[in-house]
Amino acid sequence: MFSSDKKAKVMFVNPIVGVDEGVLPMGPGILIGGLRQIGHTVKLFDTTKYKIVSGHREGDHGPKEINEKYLNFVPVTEGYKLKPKPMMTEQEVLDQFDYEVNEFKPDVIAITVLCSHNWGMTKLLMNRCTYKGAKVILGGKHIFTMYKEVIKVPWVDAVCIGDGEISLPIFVNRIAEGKDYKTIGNLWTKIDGEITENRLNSLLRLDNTPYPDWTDFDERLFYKPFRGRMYKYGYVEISRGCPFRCPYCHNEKEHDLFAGLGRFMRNKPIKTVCDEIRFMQETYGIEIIKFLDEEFLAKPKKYLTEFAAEYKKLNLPFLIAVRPERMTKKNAKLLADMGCVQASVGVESGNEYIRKEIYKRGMDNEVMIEGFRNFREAGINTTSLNMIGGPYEDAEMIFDTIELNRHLKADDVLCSVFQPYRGTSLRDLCIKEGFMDDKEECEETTLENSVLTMPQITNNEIWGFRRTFALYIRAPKWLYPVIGLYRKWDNTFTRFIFKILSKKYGNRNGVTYVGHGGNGRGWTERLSFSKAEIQEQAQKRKEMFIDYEQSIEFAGGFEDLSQKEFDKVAHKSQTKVDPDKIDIEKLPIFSNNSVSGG
Ligand code: B12
Ligand code: SF4
Repeated sequence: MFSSDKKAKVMFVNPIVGVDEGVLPMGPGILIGGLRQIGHTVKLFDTTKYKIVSGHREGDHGPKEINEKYLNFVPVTEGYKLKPKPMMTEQEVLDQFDYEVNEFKPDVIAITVLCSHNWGMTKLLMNRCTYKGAKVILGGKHIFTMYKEVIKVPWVDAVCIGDGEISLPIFVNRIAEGKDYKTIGNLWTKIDGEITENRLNSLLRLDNTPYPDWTDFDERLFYKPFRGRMYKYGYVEISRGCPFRCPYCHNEKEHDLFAGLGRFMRNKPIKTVCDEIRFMQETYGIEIIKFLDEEFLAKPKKYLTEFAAEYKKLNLPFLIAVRPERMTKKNAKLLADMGCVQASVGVESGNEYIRKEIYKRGMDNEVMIEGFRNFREAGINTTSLNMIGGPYEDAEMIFDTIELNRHLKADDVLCSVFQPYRGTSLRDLCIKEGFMDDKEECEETTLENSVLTMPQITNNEIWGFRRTFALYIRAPKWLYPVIGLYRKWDNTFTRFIFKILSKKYGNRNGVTYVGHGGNGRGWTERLSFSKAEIQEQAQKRKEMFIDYEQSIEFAGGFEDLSQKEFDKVAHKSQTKVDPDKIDIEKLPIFSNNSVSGG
């Protein structure tokens, strides 16, 4: 017997807000796949299914406004024609949630909180929920940064710190069996008000994580445009973690949180990745891949070359994220040969003081310019990702970023507003400098307002740069004073000027470039997998991941070890303990010997 005989009903909640399009989520997909594999019944509640037309997210800086006016992506003219999303007010979405929970009567409500923006929606949903018969467990990157606070929230029974593939099934198994869920690795739990701080598991190896199960997600999430055409996307994770520690990124916190629990950078075995992609091709008919790795090139050379050779056989174009200093000629060639069509690159700032001293990104401007050139020459499209409104940054420094971008000549440009996320050292700096209050939750996305109050630049000025950023890069410099009008004043006259200039200077390769991003997006008919198809897919997953069930069983037993005993076998430091002395055989799925990255 590998898993619990008694089964539970789980309501899985994906409370994403503030992005119009969304994507198929990997974490929830894997967790739903895993729970189904061991026989639990899962129902999904996904807020991205609706177009939320009112509520605290709506306003002049709402996603629609941003997409249609300020982003400069190519409008979609080819490919799938999609149907519009059902429109709902925020209140209607909350009511719908309450209705669905009461109808389903779950034993467990599992919520994923990817980032701070979704925490606000999570609270609204749970405060509206009148059904009290379920245990509530939360996980996701944002929870890692504030689990100590979240576990104290009255309706929360458990929070997951780190990978959920093992901890969630054990939690659900225990609920199904009516057993105590107090001690489970990676979880802080609460029973009758008493909080238990369990130890963290060694980091998960990616050898046998279940395939994501996206059968319940709205079909529209498969579709995303690329260079004017709508494609059916598959999302793939080859690695977890990032070797860098940028002080505005969650990875900084994770390095500290998971220190001593195994290698932070973990790569999936090449065969597993390729099998998973083939499964997606067969099951969902995907046409293009978006790799979710935070730094695609942060992998050992041997791994990358072997992966390239295997991946080529799949013949699928793909998109990645990379750091600028990794955009060498050699890497550009390797990626282009594999079928890479687009790379999103963290440029962040063109001002060397901000970039090197504040953002701790040591690369020179020249290296970035060369990197973008290498990719351009290899035929790979680039998107330059920029951040404005960081601590100490003033208007002149933002102009440096605009200037650098003029030299980078990226195909697309994205401008985000700096958000001091919990758990990052730049947040600590902002609090210390009095730029913000510690209570600030950063519920705005990076496409919305700055939450900082700084002496050298106002929030309005930052937003002014945000709306004109792409145009500054595309238009000739003699027009800067005219663009400056719209940067400083947002009124009917300046909007008119912006529109005219956008039309003129946004036009590249025959498509209007600036000011379109709404993309005419809509939805196709639902794929509607039949029951038989869903069962067949579940069976396939089950056959491929027998080890997964063994892992849960093993880890479930493991929970009963005392912290001291556990520490002896598992909780060891990469740095302090000689890895050769670790008996990893005892830890079938944990990662002390996984491949290291970049
Ligand atoms: C794909 C992605 C997106 C997608 C959609 C996300 C989705 N629906 O899945 C899109 C493009 C929409 C997106 C948007 C944004 N994103 Co984003 N995104 C990612 C990315 C690259 C991958 C996420 C992923 O799939 N990870 C892999 C899975 C397996 O990990 P996971 O989700 O953490 O899940 C595991 C655990 O957390 C846990 N777990 C998760 N949920 C649950 C639930 C329960 C109950 C339990 C027990 C466990 C559990 O178990 C899972 C398996 O181990 C991450 C970076 C990264 N590599 O994680 C950034 C990341 C999450 N995004 C980030 C940001 C900032 C944004 C935006 C704000 C950017 C913007 N410009 O506005 C928006 C916000 C949108 C919104 N309102 O949510 C930041 C969040 C930082 C923070 N501290 O909050 C990250 C970490 C990137 C970064 N380097 O800074 N994003
Ligand atoms: S390189 Fe990117 S993912 Fe890695 S720590 Fe820096 S910002 Fe985060």
